[in-house]
Amino acid sequence: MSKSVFIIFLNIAFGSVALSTTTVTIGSAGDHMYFDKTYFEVKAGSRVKILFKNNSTFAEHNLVIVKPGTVQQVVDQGFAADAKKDFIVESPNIIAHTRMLEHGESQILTFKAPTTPEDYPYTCTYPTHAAGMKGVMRVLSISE
Ligand SMILES: [Cu+2]
Repeated sequence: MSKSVFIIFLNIAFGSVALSTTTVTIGSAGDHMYFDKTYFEVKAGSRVKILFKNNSTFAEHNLVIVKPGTVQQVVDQGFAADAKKDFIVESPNIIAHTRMLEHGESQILTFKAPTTPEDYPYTCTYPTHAAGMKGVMRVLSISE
């Protein structure tokens, strides 16, 4: 089976839901230490594309989406890793993350949503920012 025929087969077999992409735009709220979007929804297992922009005029920010209940652990590990590691330590608790962006920078983050419907928190791991920079990515079951 040629590749294009196979892709057509997949489209017919699984419909557009499995191949859909949710695109979300998130930024830091100007110079404030919070996100300008604190909630969004995606379908379980779907493709997610986040356009993240650091709108600050002075601060560095990243966007880190983690498993439920692990924000503090991920933030603490990042703090211990220090600036030379961009305040982040790769871990199975991290679903997806941008790099640490300078003010004015942006990054497109693409990943596959978790397959377990739950609320996945996101934060910024720059020291002290997690206190205000928080949001929730709700993963909905495919039938919702
Ligand atoms: Cu930050």
